[in-house]
Amino acid sequence: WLRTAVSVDREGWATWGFVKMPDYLWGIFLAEQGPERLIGFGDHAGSVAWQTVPGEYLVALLRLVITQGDTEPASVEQQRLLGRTAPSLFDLRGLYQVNVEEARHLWALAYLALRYFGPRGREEAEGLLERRSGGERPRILGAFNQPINTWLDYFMFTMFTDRDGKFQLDALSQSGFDPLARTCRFMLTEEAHHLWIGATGVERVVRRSAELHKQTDGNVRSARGIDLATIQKHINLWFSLSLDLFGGEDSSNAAAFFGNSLKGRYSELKTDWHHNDERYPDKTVMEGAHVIEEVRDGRIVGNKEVQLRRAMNALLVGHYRRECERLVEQWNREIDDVFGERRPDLHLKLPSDRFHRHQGIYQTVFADPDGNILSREVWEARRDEWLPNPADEEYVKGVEAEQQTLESGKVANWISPPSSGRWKGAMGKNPPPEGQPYVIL
Ligand code: BYC
Ligand code: FE
Ligand code: FE
Repeated sequence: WLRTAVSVDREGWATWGFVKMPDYLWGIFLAEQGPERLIGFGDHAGSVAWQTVPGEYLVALLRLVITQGDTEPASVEQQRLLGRTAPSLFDLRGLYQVNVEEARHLWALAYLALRYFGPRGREEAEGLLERRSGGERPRILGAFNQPINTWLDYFMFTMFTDRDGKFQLDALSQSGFDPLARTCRFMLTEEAHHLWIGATGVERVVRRSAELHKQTDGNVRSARGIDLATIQKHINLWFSLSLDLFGGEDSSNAAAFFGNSLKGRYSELKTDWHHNDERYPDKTVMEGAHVIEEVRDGRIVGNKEVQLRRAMNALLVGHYRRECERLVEQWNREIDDVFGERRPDLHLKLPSDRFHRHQGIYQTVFADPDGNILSREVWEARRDEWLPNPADEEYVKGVEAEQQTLESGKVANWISPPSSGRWKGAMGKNPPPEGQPYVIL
């Protein structure tokens, strides 16, 4: 069974039904159109949201639509071989659910390009079909060309990279271009499930790792489990790759997207998305500055102020880091729970913003995960301590392959079963809840 939306109300809440896999159809869902939404930010704040694309913003808006659209099929391409090594039927089912929804997101964005952007939109939509993750014509954004070889990568990806999606979609769901706003608002309802898979997936690996650590006196690999050090390396990799997705901290593109009312700020209209939010009295953000570090020749030489409009990517990434931090703390509580005492020596953490960056102010910097600046030589010599190396990759791949199972009620040894209610319900035997509509859209 796959979950599919059967209706959406004006606040963007979806009602879900279930269909058998061959009957799943890619619908084009938009949150319901409000009576008259007013744009909440930028130079057009207070004007009525646009139902068509203003000519002067066609290029910029199409670029946002295509960049967003390009990530969706990329993630399916990255994840396409994982079915062979699934740790349980429950997890395989989750993978299919994520993949059909990411493919639907491509469909939804391609629809906008074709319906609203004329011949140029058609041309750009064609490009979505021509690019391939990691291929000769790669996907647009860095993280979407990174291989996802293991389920550990996949859980990290749905935790950290899908979460970039949440923040980007939130910012786009306030766009002055109403069809884009409504499309993204609806996608967020599906995204919540992907994020849940990621956060609880990593949590289950962490919990099992802690249990095996306890049983084996720290020699987790002797029990063919995934040790906490390897998990930390994967956090370092996927968090840093995902930070790159936010673009530069000081960005003229971001200033133009915001100024032209194309892409807003996180949670700007959360309280009531038809009206402007009192929390943001200055909707145009002409005043104000944001402080970032100043980097020269690979060194941090102090701080500098960036005009607020130019710092929109940095503001968004700040929200993102805080949310990730809260979830990592939750994983650490699982570790403490297994040992029955606080074990800060085993705790996981997010790397510094300076670590392993390829976009923005830190791209010329060589820093360790704590943010200490190193020379390129030292960094390269120590890289394998901080990021998964080929031997780690081979190990994790091997463990996942040898413990793969789709037998009902079983789960691989390297990951904990999901909490009991969901475990029972998701083993593929349960029909959808009684009385749920079965609807072909
Ligand atoms: N890789 O001014 P800058 C999701 C380019 S995830 C390669 O610093 P800007 C999902 C940039 O294009 C959410 N190139 O940044 C998750 C620019 O090029 P030009 C996806 C990059 O433009 C899991 C130059 O560098 N949605 O939905 O403000 C599964 C300087 O850029 C990268 C969106 O991203 C990179 N990482 O911001 C499935 C929303 N970063 O102008 C799905 C739409 C930057 O020199 N996109 N560049 O040619 C945007 O809002 C913006 O384009 C970005 C970049 C946030 C990506
Ligand atoms: Fe998506
Ligand atoms: Fe997603």
